[in-house]
Amino acid sequence: MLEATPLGDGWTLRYESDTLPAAVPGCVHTDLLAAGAIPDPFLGRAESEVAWVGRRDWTYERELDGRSAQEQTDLVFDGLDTVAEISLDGRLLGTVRNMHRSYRFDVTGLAGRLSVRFVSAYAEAEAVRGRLGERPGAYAEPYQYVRKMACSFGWDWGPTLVTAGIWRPVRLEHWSTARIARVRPLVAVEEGTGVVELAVDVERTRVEAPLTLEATVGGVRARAQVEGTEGVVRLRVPDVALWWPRGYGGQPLYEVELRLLHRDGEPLDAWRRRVGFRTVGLDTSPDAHGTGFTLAVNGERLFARGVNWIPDDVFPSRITRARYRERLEQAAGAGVDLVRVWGGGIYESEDFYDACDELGLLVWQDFPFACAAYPEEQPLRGEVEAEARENVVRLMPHPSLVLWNGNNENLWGFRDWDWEPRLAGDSWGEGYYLGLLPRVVAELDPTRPYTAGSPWSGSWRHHPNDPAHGTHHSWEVWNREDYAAYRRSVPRFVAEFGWQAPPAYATLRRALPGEELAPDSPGMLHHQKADDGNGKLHRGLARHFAVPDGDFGRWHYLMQLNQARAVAAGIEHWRSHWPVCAGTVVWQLNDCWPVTSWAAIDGDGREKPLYHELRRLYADRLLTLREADGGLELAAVNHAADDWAGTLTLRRMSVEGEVLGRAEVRLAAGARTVARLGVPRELAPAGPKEFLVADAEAEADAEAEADGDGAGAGGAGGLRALHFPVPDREVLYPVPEFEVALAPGGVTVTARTLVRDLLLQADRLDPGARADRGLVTLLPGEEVTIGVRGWKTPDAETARSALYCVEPTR
Ligand code: BMA
Repeated sequence: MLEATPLGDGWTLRYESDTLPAAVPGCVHTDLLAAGAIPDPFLGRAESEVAWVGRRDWTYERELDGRSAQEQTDLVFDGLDTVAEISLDGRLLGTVRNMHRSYRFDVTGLAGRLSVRFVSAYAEAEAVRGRLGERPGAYAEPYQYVRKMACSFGWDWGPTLVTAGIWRPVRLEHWSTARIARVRPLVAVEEGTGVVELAVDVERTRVEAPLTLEATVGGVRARAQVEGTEGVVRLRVPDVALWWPRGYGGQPLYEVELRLLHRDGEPLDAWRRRVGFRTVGLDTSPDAHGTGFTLAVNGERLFARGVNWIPDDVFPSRITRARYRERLEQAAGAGVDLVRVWGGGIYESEDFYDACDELGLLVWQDFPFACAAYPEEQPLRGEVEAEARENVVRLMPHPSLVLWNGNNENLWGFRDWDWEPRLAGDSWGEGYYLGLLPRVVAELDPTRPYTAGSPWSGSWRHHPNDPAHGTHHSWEVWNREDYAAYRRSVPRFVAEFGWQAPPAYATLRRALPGEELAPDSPGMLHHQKADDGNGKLHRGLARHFAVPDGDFGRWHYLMQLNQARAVAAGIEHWRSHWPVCAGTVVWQLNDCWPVTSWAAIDGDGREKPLYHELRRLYADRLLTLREADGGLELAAVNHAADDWAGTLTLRRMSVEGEVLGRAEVRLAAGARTVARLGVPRELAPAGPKEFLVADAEAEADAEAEADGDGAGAGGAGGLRALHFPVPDREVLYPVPEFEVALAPGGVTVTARTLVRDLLLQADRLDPGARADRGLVTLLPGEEVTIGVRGWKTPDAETARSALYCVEPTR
């Protein structure tokens, strides 16, 4: 039987004339950090001080003993970052140049000093660029010339920290006769019966022996012979329970066990994974509006409530299983049902996809290509094919994985970012996205759809980012316009859009020790990587609020509020256009260090107000008011499995709290549909002193998670929508007055006046504190209890000091 010996310990890293203890999995930066040899690059401006680390060569070493009673011993690396020479006692085992692959070397009978000598990824990238010629890209760093996590080289939300190291586990595998080299599980559902086909490759030693495969799943057992080095086992499981995305059903997972047996029945190797039974389709057929992009799971077409995922740490070897689980639970807690693993990152670890399988989060996986023209010549082409083959097969068992995507923004860049003329006929990646990658997916995993890029309109007949065809990235709005411009179009699927805001106050405090915080203080600017980021933040805010001068706390609050408002404008509009629009994927869920960015959860894992706003925006039921054809329209979005019927109360109010007009209307929205109602003309608010409130009564069986959250807080736990006819800076808000009292497990605020977008920044009082809601608007007389976990309960006055809300423009 194959035996594995983990090789996580005993490693050293050579540094100057010294050796440091090295963590495996890990990387040079984290080893140097642990040894106190470099400052923490996440703090202050230390990132620049450690830039030299990425330019050097580094050697990891340990003793290795490949001797065993078995016939063969392999040294297996699950991941090496990135360009390295591996040798044992001076004898070269191999050279590698791809972070996205695993490697296996035969070390049978060998023993001695194992050394992994990493060459700087810059050296490799620059050499390849020298050979193949310069290609255009969105950033100056040479990430498109080496198969390494692109954002390691810096991004518009990420630091430039070019790592090297043994970033995934390493072990010895001792085996005899044969081992399981590869398993491709093809899972299907045929009229209620779960079908699992395991296409197995084995590797043999020189010994010729008849081999048998035996597999079990859901109480069913099957066997097959291995012919040469291949065998196929088929299993049929009657009456399987289907796997569903969250909100549509359960997530039953079935354990598959495969054993490789010798002629005499002796087990040689085993493979175990969980699978889920579900079908997935992507409908991209042309229709009256253009070309759709609608995912369907088990035949159920769905509006994808998505977020974009970036590596959760710029040092990905630090991301533990628990951290993946926590981050993805946060996503699920916000009502998210789809996570897009963005192409400037990595093929994530099993821990990521396991959590998605369990939580019912659909995964859209980009192949790792982003924002650049990528050469298609050797040595890159072979690496791309090898990594694609390996990862397509590795991730096949996971029911959460529903879509492969060729790249991020490269088809768009070719057409729009002036690459086409600059390339002058050079290769740029098209052959990967429209040739190699779809061929690999179709050959190895025909159960999953593939799309060539994001954005992509389906063919060169339409502009790659045409909103009417396929996927769309909406970036003009953040870059140049007001967020109200999201309402101008109805793309078929919005795969990226977003708005920046600074991270939580406690995160800034930790990241910028000793700095007097200001929008343009040195550390704040260093932790803002976007092109004209602060300029865009300021212009975006100024359209709605007076930009505060010299009051950092208010600036910080308003920027976070504006981020939530912007994303809300997009999602409310696009969701209410289901099924023409079939998804929104917010840029971005998470961060990889403390930074001002588009993220909903900051680099220290703290939730920004946008996070809580997403819980409202992505709840099964959403109420929204908007201007349409000269009047006001209310859209009731119902993505729940049952009908939504009830009474809606509309109130035209003055900012002083006086009810100027009132009506009750019947609401009826069928399961997974959107209902639209015109607001009676006499209820439409006008001018700077009026607004409209729409309240949907709470239903006995309404889901608890949508209950009374954020700006959607209804008076009695129902849903609420608000509409102000003029921008905030023109609204004649009263000076806000409210009372604050401590409640068990939180703070109760009672409004005396209209209190707009109240926010408790609990982390200001205790970095460990977490509030259970974000922005909430209270009408005069209404109250809210904000639950807080993890703090030493303050007194009411101290709690008040961490409360912000909209104030009248002076
Ligand atoms: C898109 C993404 C990322 C980027 C984001 C914000 O281009 O694909 O490359 O971080 O916009 O600019």
